[in-house]
Amino acid sequence: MRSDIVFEKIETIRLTNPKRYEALIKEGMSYEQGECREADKKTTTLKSLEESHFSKDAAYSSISKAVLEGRKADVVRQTKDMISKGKDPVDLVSNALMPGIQVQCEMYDQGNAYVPEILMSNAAMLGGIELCQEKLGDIPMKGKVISFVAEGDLHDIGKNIVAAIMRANGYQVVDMGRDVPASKVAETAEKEKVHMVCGSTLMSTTKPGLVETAKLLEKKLPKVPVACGGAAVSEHFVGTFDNAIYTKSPLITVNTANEVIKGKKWKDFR
Ligand code: B12
Repeated sequence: MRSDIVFEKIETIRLTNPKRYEALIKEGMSYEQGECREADKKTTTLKSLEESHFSKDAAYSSISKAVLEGRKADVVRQTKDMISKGKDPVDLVSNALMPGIQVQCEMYDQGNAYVPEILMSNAAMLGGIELCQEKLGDIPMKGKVISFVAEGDLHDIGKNIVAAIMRANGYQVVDMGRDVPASKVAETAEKEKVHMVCGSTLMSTTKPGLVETAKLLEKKLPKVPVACGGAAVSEHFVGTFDNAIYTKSPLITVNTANEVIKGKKWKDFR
């Protein structure tokens, strides 16, 4: 877009919607101050990453290590064993399965792991998550949500974790996958009669997909807000548009859904 057109648009926002203008400026400032930058990240060794992410419990860290090394059969065997010993499936997802993929992603980010390794770790983690979900199968349902990744974005590891934790907490999750256009989300939300939509994105370029989804839903289903998360999403960004709630982590999303079901509106979270 030509810069004079951009400035004209910004000026229109300043005059017609000062609150949105202020939120946009704040988001820009936080970016400038480095809040959203990856560049400052220190290079960390595998050993120190494992130390900071893995549980002190040897059985849990052994599952994390198997996820990290993409050993799906070992993940499945060890997760089954933990479940049969009565371990809480939600605890297993958060503290045994998730740390493995987190370390792998940090390694990839530093250039010390490659795409196939990420995909193998993801498959191994999903093997464990599936077992945890089976175990939780008979929880009474509290509500229904959609989970999706914004159009153009293929990053779905975080979205899968969020979906698993939502299910573990009594939500039926209609998982629409990744690279999903706003119109499809709105269509499905209407058809499935959901209480809330959980949208994520990890890239700056695909953030507009969340804005569009929130806007479309506001027109079609005004009671259904979009809980927005994922590494590219900040509270400042979510503050720049309506019908959306910033939910930083999977557990915050669960608590937010609990409140939405009780009747809280997106404005009550701002
Ligand atoms: C893994 C990864 C990939 C994998 C994705 C595999 C997959 N199936 O997801 C692959 C290798 C395919 C990939 C591809 C690309 N990637 Co990539 N990728 C990453 C990486 C290393 C990790 C992301 C991840 O999964 N983290 C682990 C999960 C668990 O964390 P998470 O997603 O943040 O989720 C947590 C929270 O955010 C939250 N959350 C997540 N989703 C949601 C949803 C809701 C509703 C809520 C409430 C919470 C929530 O809960 C989760 C658990 O705590 C990041 C760098 C990084 N460290 O973040 C880059 C990164 C996201 N990738 C990036 C880029 C640029 C790309 C490519 C364009 C690279 C390229 N040149 O080809 C392509 C994009 C293709 C596309 N169209 O999408 C950039 C994005 C930059 C930006 N800000 O725009 C990053 C930040 C790397 C970087 N430093 O530049 N990538």
